[in-house]
Amino acid sequence: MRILIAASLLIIVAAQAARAHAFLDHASPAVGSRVTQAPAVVTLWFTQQLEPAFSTVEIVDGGGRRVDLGLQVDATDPTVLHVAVKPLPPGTYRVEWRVVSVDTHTTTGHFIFEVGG
Ligand SMILES: [Cu+2]
Repeated sequence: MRILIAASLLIIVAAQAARAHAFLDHASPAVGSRVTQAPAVVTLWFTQQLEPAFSTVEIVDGGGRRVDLGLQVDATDPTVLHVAVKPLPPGTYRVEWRVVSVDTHTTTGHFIFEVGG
């Protein structure tokens, strides 16, 4: 009986893990925020571990020009992505993310932040 209960608990946990795709938890600069200091790196925190080889982040300025330089998964936390960016003049920037989590599900989303003087 004890084994049966343990087995069914395992199944429930597995099912919940499969439903938990990687979504954006928060970002820096914060989603929708206005910052006075242009960031050198945009950081995104996700709700699940990512497959870095299949995850992309594009950041564009108001004219649609790419400003992202490269993507790096955090060395200690595989749910965190760091995106280096060119020097950002004041303006509105759009971050488009597409990530594949370790459960192989793809999720996408976007947000903006503003650099203002
Ligand atoms: Cu999933």
